[in-house]
Amino acid sequence: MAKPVYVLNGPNLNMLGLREPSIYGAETLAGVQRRTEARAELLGLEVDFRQSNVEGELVTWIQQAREAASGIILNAGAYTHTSLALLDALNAAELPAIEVHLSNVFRRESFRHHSFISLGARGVICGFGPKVYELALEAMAEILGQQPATRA
Ligand code: DHK
Repeated sequence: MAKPVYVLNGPNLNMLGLREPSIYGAETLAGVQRRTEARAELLGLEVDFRQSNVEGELVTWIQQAREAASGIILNAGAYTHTSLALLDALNAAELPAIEVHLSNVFRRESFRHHSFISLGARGVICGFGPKVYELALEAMAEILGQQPATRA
């Protein structure tokens, strides 16, 4: 049985729908999870979708991914801009990783322009709201060499 793609979400993403909707939109994290799982099914991928506000928990999940997952899609929230520990974990996982952000971080404060995560990621998708998770899955399916079960 194929290993799932881990879709990991960092701090404050549990607040989606309530949190600064003009920046992050109205969709809740549960809604993002539903659309991610629906897209994964079309692509013939399994996903394991998780969120934590705790940096160390995200590190532990990325460590687990090395054995348990086929790839990692990561929205590290604000840890994107601060966490060497997450970068080290990604590099140690030796899996394809894709960094996502709901907002266009390059149109925002300059402290959001730098990402530690990017050094460990195949690519970055940002600025398209919840669609970034679907776009990342499309890219991951191609990286993993899987054909879509049906065309969306
Ligand atoms: C989410 C956050 O929580 C911010 O700290 C990042 C990212 C951007 C997002 O757009 O998904 O700077």
